[in-house]
Amino acid sequence: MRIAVVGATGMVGNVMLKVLAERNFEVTELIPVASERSIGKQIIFKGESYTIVGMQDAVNAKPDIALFSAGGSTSLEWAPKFAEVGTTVIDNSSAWRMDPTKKLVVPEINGDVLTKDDKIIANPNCSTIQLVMALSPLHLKYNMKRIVVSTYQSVSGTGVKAVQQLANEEAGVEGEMAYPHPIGRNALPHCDIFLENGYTKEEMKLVKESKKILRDDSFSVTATAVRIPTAGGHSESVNVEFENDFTVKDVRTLLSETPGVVVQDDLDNNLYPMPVTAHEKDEVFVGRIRRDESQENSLNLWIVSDNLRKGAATNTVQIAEYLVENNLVEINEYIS
Ligand code: A2P
Ligand code: 11C
Repeated sequence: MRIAVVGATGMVGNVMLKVLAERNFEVTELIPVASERSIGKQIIFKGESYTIVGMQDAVNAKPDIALFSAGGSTSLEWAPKFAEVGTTVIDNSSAWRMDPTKKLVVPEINGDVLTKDDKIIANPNCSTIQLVMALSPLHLKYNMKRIVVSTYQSVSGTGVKAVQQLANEEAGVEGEMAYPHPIGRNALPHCDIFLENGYTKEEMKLVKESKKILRDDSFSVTATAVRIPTAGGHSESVNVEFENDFTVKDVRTLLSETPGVVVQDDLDNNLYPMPVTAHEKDEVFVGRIRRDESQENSLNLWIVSDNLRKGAATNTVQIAEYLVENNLVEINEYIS
């Protein structure tokens, strides 16, 4: 496969390169792409040096697959241009996720929606991916009625500027602010922009994307998204009410048998998921599994995952793997 990584110098793009190498994804040619200011710079992939190119050169090269993580507006403008030359785009931005003509995919859950005609495929938001990874098997067995989710999201979800703000605050130096308030020793109930309904865009992503991925509108979701001063890894406190009753033992068994999900739930040994232990892992970790004693058929969970991995780069690469394994990528003819 001839692969373009669009946004190769960015936080997610960097992890995409790492994940492609780690998983030994078949890359016959790598085309790293970034903004004008990075053209000509070198990046290293599998020990070799590659020169960053601009968008138009990358389109002209007609890659088979383009993994995008360069922001929504870049994606809106350029993904169709890649698609037009036959490239399959897998986009990590929010640009195409709720477009009814585009697939929103977590391969373990709904990879089967993909066809050879899908030229722009959307990667869900990080906090949605870890939520549906844990809830999908439970929904299939017990039928969810309502989800109440509160997130504890790391600064890496915002980007380099926010990581730098936290580092500056910890070092006690002045610097540019990514947030309207200090983030160190703080918690901001504010991820992404505020919308007219009083919720943030991040909260509404949890509501809308989870229904699209699970292909079900019948359950309701309400969310509060909070930014906390962790460097990497998003956490979620989740309360879910089911139509059918369950036993906690069965829930634990079901989750521990779910590919991509790891149960960490041993109270005697203080074992539960945490951002520091999920760091640089590809799985979604679930713990504090317990019955909600305040109402019928209800469960409480704590879900943690590395937002740059399963929440972004890993899921994007897994979509590419799914396409290749199922022969769903058009191989472009290219004469260099
Ligand atoms: P650059 O490093 O040249 O600015 P992050 O999400 O970490 O901020 O990274 C965003 C990524 O998207 C970077 O690789 C950045 O490149 C790239 N990018 C931003 N705007 C554009 C654009 N208009 N065209 C191509 N790449 C872009
Ligand atoms: C955050 N979830 O942690 C965001 C980052 O819609 O792809 C990714 C934003 C997106 O703030």
